[in-house]
Amino acid sequence: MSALEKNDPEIYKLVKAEEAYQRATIRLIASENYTSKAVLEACGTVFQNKYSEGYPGARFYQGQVNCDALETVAIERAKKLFGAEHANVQPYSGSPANLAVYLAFAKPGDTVLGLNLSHGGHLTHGSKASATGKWFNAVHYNLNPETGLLDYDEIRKLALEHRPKILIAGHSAYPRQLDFAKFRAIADEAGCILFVDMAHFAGLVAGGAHPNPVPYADVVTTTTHKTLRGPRGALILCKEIHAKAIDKAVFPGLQGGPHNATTAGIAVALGEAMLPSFKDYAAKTCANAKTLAGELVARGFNLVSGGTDNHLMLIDLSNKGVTGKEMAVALEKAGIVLNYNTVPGETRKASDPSGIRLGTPSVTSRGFGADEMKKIAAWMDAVAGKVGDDAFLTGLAKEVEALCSKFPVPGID
Ligand code: DSN
Repeated sequence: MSALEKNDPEIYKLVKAEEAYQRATIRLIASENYTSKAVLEACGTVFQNKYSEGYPGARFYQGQVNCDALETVAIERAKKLFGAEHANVQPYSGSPANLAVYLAFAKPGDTVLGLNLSHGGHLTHGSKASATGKWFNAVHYNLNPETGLLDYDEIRKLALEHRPKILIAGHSAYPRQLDFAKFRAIADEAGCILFVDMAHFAGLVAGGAHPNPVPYADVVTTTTHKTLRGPRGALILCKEIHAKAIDKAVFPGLQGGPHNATTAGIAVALGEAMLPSFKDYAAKTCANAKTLAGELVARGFNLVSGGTDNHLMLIDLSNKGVTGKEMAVALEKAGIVLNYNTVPGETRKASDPSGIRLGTPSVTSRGFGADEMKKIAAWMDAVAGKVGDDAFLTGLAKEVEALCSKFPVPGID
């Protein structure tokens, strides 16, 4: 019996139930993944017991010999993996990491320019619902309504018109690669900081399946748990000239002590992302997304931009006669888990929008390939026509579980 099972059976039962759920379902949430057992182990260590305000060699608490060594390993791995001059591994997650960038480079009321939330941007890119939209004058660029692609002429025009302090590149629902040279040129012309939020595609960058923003950007943030397959956490990478401003913004600007056990998990994940097998993982994640996108388009699904060249797809379901939420709820009943999402030109409310977002990071970690992508597309098509048919959906969940049972789950099996 484990200590958890013995001391707190209620929580133990929930952990086991979640393991079973993650084993029996097809997880298509574009921002989720499975970490390795080694990452999970590192997160559950005695590093949980420490407080370490400050940075290696300059802490405000004694007793840091091992924490200093640990954080230094994480920093050096992050720098090496992404070719960065400086790395800060302390942000608690993506939103605090992005807030640290604002704190380092802008003052309340300053203008920032980022991708509109309903066009694939992130809340922290200046959405009115977020502190970043309340405390800064956020201007947004949209996708081209004809192509569903970023329109660099439009971004340049807005940057020259509004002269932002920070130009934000990056997204949480844009299915294409970004042209960082173009973003850099716009930032230079407008005289602003170029900030890339690569949270969604950092693992693809690490695995060589997406261009690396680090050489172009002043500062790059990423979460560590999406395509990168680490624990819930974040990194900030920047040019050496910005190192002091970024470090000061994270601590003491926004946070207290770093979560050292998470740092251990991040270090392990960064080590795993340096292995040749991770290149294979990144390539397969994109190949699976392309296959799934092609199969969905062939079944009449309307994909924003017509397809994908990263790990995710955004689908406008208006032509299918179902809302994003109806589809997501029905798919969940069938054992296929994704999220409903707003789409460019959204006419519905965010709590019941027109679209869904899906991605292949988790299923690829599990070993799914082209055959499974074809199956998923066929199942999604069937579900779109039967969102109210619970008998069909629960029947399908059994088929989904049977498929899942053939693929071991990283970190669990
Ligand atoms: N919640 C994350 C996502 O799903 O993309 C971003 O913060």
